[in-house]
Amino acid sequence: RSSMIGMARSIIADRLVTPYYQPKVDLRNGQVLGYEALLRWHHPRLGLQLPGSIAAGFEHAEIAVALTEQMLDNVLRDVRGWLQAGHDPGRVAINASAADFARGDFADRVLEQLALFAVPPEHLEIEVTEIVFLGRGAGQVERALQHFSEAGVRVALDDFGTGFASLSHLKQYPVDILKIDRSFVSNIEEDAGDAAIVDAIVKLGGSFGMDVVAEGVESAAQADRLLAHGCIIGQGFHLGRPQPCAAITPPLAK
Ligand code: G
Ligand code: G
Ligand code: MN
Ligand code: NA
Repeated sequence: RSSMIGMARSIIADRLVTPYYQPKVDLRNGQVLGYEALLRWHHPRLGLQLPGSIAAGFEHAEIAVALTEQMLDNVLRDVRGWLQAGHDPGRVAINASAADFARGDFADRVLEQLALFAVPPEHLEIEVTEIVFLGRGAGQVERALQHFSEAGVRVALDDFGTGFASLSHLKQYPVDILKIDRSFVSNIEEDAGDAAIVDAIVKLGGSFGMDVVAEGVESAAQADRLLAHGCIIGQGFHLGRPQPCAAITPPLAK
């Protein structure tokens, strides 16, 4: 644990954090609508590492905040590059944690960085899990999400359906997107209960005017089944693996 935290500190100091981009796709026509930026880092000897390798670091507020900052800077630099090259990456999402909101000035910081990199706010999305709505910081989270919303940065609720979300959160917080947890997608063909949950989330999102994105789409059959349930946006290995910036070519700007 403590060695993991030490490792996380040196990853931050050496700026080894790098985003991998996984496409979010319109299941009707394959069009890329945006990407989720997923944290990776380069171990000098072992090569590419996943977030689990520094899981304990994410529980440390100071480290979690620094990781988000490095991800944000890298993502905005990449988005700027794509825009300058005439490509339209759509909406690119970063993952934020409760620690990011606890600092109080998270939304201000993000909006400052957008301006610094000259990236229109419409190109950024913030993914949160239900955990940020719980506990003492909830008022602060609500203000930050409101701030994002007013500025044009969209907010996605990640892993929806698995956590502690109360439906009243959907009413209280300005959430624009529901991401259906991949546990419901993986058995959608054989498990009637999971199919019913997908169906319910699609209808719920629709009645709140939210987009609904299915995570963990691993086969064409799952994509077809999702479409049959009215879910038109997907993300998963079948649609595209997370890849580094250099391997990604977003659609040409119109
Ligand atoms: O990319 P991978 O499947 O290994 O991600 C594992 C977990 O790490 C996922 O739950 C994902 O949400 C989380 N994660 C990935 N990138 C980030 C990040 O930049 N910040 C935070 N807080 N979590 C991330
Ligand atoms: O918690 P979050 O949704 O941010 O995490 C996304 C994680 O899911 C990443 O670690 C990513 O590598 C992983 N992932 C992306 N697509 C798939 C998929 O099709 N199947 C599985 N099992 N994992 C996926
Ligand atoms: Mn996510
Ligand atoms: Na998720």
